[in-house]
Amino acid sequence: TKNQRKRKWFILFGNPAIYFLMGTTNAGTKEPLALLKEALQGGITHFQLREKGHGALTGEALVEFAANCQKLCSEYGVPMFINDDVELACAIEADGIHIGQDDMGCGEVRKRIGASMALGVSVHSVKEANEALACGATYLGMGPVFGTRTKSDAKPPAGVAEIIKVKTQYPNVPVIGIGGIEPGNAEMVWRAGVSGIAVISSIAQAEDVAGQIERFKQSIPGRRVG
Ligand code: TZP
Ligand code: MG
Repeated sequence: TKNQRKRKWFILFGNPAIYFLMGTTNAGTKEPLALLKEALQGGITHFQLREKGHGALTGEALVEFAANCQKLCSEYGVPMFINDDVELACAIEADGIHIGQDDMGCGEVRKRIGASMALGVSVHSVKEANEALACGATYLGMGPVFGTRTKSDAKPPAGVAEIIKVKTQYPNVPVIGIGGIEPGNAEMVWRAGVSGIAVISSIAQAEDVAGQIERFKQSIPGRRVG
C-alpha cells in the first residue's frame, strides 16, 4: 500500500546512505548498466538516474535505459530516484524523484507525483529547506560540500555549515550531502548530521567500484536513526 511504501523510506534512511548518482555520460569507458551493477553489488543503498550532458539519452532510449536501471535496482532492493524528469519518474513508477531549485516548483511536482513517491529537493539554506518541506519534500540534498567537476553549473563549495543549520532546525529530516565527496572526506560530512552521502565521480570513475564503496562504508561507521 501507499503507507507501507512511505514508511519504508524512513527505515531506509536510518543507516548511512551511500547514494550513488549516475547517467550514461558518467560511465566513462564502462558500459553504464555494468557500472550500475558493480555499484549495486558493492552495496550502494540508493540510486539516482541523472542523465545529463553531451550525448545524454532522450525519448524512448532514455525510458528503456531507466527501466533497465530500475530492474537491476529492484533485484538488489535498492530504491531508484529520477533526477528532474517528473514524466519519466511517473512513467516507470520510480521510488522517488529529485529536483533542484531551478526545476519545476516542488509543490507542483508533489501534486503530479502524488503522496507515495519520495521527493528529494536540493537546498542550500534553512530558507530553502523551509520552502521544500512546506511543499512536501521527503528528504533534502545539500551541496556542493566540496569542489566538484561533475556538475557544470554547481555553486561554490559550501562546506558543512548550512547542513548543520538545517539539521539543527529539522533534526528528523533526512539530509544527504553531495559534491566532491570521497572516502577521505566523507566522515566530515557524516559528522555534520547527514543521513548519508551522495556521490558521482568517486564511485563512477573508481577502478575497483566495490572496493571504493567499501572504503566509503569504512569512512562513515555507525548508525543514526532519522
Ligand atoms: N549537485 C551538487 S554537486 C553535484 C550535484 C549533482 C555533483 C556531484 O558529483 P561528484 O562527482 O560526486 O562531485
Ligand atoms: Mg535539477
